[in-house]
Amino acid sequence: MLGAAQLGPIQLADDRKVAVDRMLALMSDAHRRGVELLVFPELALTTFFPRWYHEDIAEADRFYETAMPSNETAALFEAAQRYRMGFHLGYAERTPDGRRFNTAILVNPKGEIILKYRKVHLPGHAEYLPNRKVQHLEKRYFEVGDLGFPVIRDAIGRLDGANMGMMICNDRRWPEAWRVLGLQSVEVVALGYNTPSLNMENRGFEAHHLRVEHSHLSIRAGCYQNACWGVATAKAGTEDGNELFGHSIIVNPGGEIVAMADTWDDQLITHEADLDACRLGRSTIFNFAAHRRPEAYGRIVEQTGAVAPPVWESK
Ligand code: CDT
Repeated sequence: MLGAAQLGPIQLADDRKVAVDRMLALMSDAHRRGVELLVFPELALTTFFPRWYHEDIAEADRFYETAMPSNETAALFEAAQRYRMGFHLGYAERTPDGRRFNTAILVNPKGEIILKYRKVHLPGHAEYLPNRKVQHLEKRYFEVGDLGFPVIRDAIGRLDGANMGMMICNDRRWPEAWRVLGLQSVEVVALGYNTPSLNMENRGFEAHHLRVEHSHLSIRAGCYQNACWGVATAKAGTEDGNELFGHSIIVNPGGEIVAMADTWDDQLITHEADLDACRLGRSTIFNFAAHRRPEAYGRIVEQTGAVAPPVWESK
């Protein structure tokens, strides 16, 4: 059984205990419903702090974890063992040598960290931008992840051996990320997000409903094109006046939404997932070994920005 543990808002004034207590309540609920892998959001332990500008990055140090588990998060690992439940947790990581990453870990039902991922696609900007209604300073507060997109196989309850990978928020919009996971036979992709419900860039109108639509579209396409399950969990609601959308979903390997949150607060959604459902796609239309043509995909890794095409010249 897969579960998405959506969190409602976490305010600037809230400490780790506020977040962890709410997460423990969701774990207890998930246990009652037979969840084997529970996915918490991106930066689940604090408010979405990259919206707040600090000239000196060290002023934001209180938002980062320097150990995992820590005194404040140990209870999550104990609950995992007690409930025999795996979980995915997003948090801000500061390493002993002072590097900062937007990180997620996968913890198995023994309470062991079996996989770590550091966010690759960091959205936003590094400097304060006066034209923006709300800042999005991930490029200031985090380095680009240096672990690639790893996948690991381990037992998660009755799912008994699943190929699991992770991405974080903005990554879900990039098909390259999904395909790198797909090429490692991923069966379950866990991802968390903090996405403002309005476009804050002031560069033209974006219809509000499309914010959620584009998130779902990206996750559904990623799951379908790589024949995997997706568990996408929001941190939602209004954090100190800044609204994040909810709409957490679980998606099957056919790209269908099979569970969706209907609040923008703490909420558990679940689905009994059959890993064998990954087989159809990966043995037919997305049988990579049979059909992929990497010799035609050179631009994907050789080029970053788009170039202009040649202009047709009549003979
Ligand atoms: N957290 C995160 O990656 N959020 C982005 C919003 C980008 S708006 C600058 C997302 O893709 O949802």
